[in-house]
Amino acid sequence: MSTAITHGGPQLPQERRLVTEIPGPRSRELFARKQSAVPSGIGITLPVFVTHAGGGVIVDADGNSLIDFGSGIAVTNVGNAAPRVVERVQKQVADFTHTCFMVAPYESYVAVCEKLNALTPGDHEKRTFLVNSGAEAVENAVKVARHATGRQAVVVFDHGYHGRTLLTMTLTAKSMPYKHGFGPFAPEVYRVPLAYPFRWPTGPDNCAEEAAAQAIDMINKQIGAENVAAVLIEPIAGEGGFIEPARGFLPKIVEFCRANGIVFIADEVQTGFARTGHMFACEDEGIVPDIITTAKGIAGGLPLAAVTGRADLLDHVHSGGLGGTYGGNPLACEAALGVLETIEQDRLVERARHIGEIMLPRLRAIQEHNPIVGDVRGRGAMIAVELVVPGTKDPYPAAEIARRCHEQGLLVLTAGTYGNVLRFLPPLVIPDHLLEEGLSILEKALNVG
Ligand code: PLZ
Repeated sequence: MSTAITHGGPQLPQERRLVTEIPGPRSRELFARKQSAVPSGIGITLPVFVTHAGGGVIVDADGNSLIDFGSGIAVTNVGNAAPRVVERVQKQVADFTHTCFMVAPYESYVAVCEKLNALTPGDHEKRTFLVNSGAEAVENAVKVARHATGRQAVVVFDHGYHGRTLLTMTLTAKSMPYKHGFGPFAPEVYRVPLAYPFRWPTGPDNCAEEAAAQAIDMINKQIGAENVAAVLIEPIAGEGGFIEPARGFLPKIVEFCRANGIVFIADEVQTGFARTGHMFACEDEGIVPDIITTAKGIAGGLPLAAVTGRADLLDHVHSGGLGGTYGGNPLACEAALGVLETIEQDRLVERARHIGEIMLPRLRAIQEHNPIVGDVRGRGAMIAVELVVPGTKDPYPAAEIARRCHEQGLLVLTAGTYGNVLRFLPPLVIPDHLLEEGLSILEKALNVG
């Protein structure tokens, strides 16, 4: 190993450095151990084993330094081992590690909830409670909506992703790999069309109106609006392929919910915490959700998630009706406070916009001369390209291009209902030169013709 690394975090050399093939011998050895110890159901995108990470790089067990366009799936928005997070967590782990907030509470939990109540869209009276994962947040949002409305039906959208537990897997659109063989599914879940501009049959121009009309008609005719507890949507569909619903679609759905006493839940698990160039993606169209679910970017990698929403809805649930052993663990709460300070003090909302301003023009330039790039889209540091077989809209497999990037030391993720989307979620603290270098690797990897 060329460099003796003692810490992760932003002080790691911000460079791509390949000293072995990817994955290298040490990673391959560890991968073989993984194969005999961990079930094959746990798939791995890039089998390099990590020892350090920070800023825009991930360092592996062979001493390779890779450019990170994944942020652990939109989690390390503030960077890995971000200094304010490290400092707070280190202090907390020495003070106390757990009491269970429901047994004997502590201030940091309340401070995180206060911050989320203030930062999420809308200046109405809000409440927040904390859980461990995005799926758990979504499940709890549905529980609250059902309790408060006395209704059962939940409406979700094509291409939606909400988790892997029984209810959230049911709420998720895609069968393989998320649902296949795992049924029967939870009852009272209904799916309606999403305004997907690139694939809307009549083209992008009327997409918002037509999709909203179809969705609302299905709700009225097939479920009955008066039976619907909640409409649940990601403001940008994440796993589904970074699909930004055509502008105007979300406001129409919200308006319908308001008119019919339906709780509008925005799942901002992937889009939250400065990722899209807003603190929350809903802000882009001025959407104020009744309930918003957050996770991932909230705590820089420590397991934490939140349900934030109208006080009248959240306070509807009886005492003891919500909770869990670890929800709002003190280490995760301290991490969240460190994350929120970092986003604010290092102006990471602006930084996300800056990343979009670097990435989008370069990707559009690639699209001009490379016909496998069918669509370039996204906001801030949540950017994707949808790949097609040239001259058609038939999906071109993104995994093949991702593998070519990985070999060159650029970690990219795939997504999409059709598996043909490359998505880019760099840490918001990635230096510009690594963004540019990553884009150059991608440009070459896309040359398959
Ligand atoms: N809602 C919008 O993106 C998690 C899934 C990774 P958890 N997305 C990454 C995988 O393949 O399991 C996600 C999301 C949205 C909910 C979730 C679920 O969040 O923290 O993974 O439970």
